[in-house]
Amino acid sequence: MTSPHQFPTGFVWGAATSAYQIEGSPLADGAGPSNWHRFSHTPGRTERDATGDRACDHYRRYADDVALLRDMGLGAYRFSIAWSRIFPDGHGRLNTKGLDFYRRLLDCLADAGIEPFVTLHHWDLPAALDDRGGWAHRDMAGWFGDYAHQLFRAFNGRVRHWVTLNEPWVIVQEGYVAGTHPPGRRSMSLARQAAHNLLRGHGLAVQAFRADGGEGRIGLVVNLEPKYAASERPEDLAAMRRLHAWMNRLYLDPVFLGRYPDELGEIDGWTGEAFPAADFRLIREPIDFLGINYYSRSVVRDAPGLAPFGAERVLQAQAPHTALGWEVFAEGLKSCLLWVKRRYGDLPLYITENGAAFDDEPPTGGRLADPLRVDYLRRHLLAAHAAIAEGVDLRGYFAWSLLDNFEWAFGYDKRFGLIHVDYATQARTLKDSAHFYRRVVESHGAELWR
Ligand code: IFM
Repeated sequence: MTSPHQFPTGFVWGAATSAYQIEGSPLADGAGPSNWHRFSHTPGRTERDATGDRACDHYRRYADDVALLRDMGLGAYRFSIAWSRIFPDGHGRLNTKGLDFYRRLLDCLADAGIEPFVTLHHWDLPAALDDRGGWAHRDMAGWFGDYAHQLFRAFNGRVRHWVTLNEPWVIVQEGYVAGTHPPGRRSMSLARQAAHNLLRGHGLAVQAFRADGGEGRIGLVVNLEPKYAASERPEDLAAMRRLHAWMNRLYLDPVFLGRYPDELGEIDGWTGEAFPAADFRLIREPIDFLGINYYSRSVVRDAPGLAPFGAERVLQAQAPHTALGWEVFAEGLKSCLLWVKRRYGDLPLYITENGAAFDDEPPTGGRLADPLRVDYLRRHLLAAHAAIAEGVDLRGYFAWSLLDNFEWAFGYDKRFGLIHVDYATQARTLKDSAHFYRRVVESHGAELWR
């Protein structure tokens, strides 16, 4: 039960990161290059040509970072595994030194009493697989299943919460539609194949987990963004439904309902042979929980001729926005959670990412005031609590991110961390938001109403 001013007993409080964004040392101890290593080393692909070569140097400082998690009183840590550390060529040859790094990290977390939530694939793919077409290649699903199986065997019993994929929508949208992430393609027909193979890979990983007798639970993480129509015009409503299908239903409908949304047929280029029925049986393999990453909403209108979606975003100029231009809209978090419950049923949910980039001033005298981030967190945590009060089975919340880090094509200027990282010295400073979050966690939420 949730009390009016606290979260339910057992609610998990955590923070999240991902491998390429924080680890650095991308080629250490026999790791192969990843697609992101190669992409960020291609001039012009990231802001100021930033790479993940050093990032937060977490590969070497992981013990200090775990100590920070412990000092913040967090019960859980969500991180991802770099596939190219485990299989430098994507599949085949196993690099045990890669496994050793994550074993050390898991040991450290266990000593600190922090529960790991481990993501198998958070966008960094072995470059060797990228060379073969990445997720657009049908065999990717099997290679992912093999990689997953290896990790389940290595860490069975030590990891009780596994996530197959993080935000497949971004992998496809940015990698195969917008071309701003690797492999930098712009083809809706490749996008369709990639989306489908990601889903098949997810299904194979879930099957491998069950077949391996995996202890614990396995789920999927999607990013959801509620869509609002700019007006009641039928054309704007149709544009809203199209984008809602593309962003919010593209992965969840197949996983929970065994089919793609009909509205995808209205998108330019979303055509091709029907996929075999057996694929959908695989994709529909039951999962134990769903992770939702929530940042913002979008208001959209019809834009005929604007390929491939025939829709565009309408800026809400009067509303607060983050440094990435994302509208701060906490009500959207509650509406997403309620929508998932209504459409897909009552399964355990986690907010696996939520947070904001703001233009923080550097710390002075060991302090960094980030009132906008504190306000953002407060509003979203209150929205999460409101969803629980309306019956959503929300089990936990992970702030994005533990540390300032490599924000993909945006490089290092966009800072999402609760903890500031001075990239020149690697000094960590807890921002006011980290202290605020610690009080929230300590008080089991009561701090939000103080
Ligand atoms: O930094 C990313 C993360 O890797 C995935 N979800 C969104 C975050 C902020 O853009």
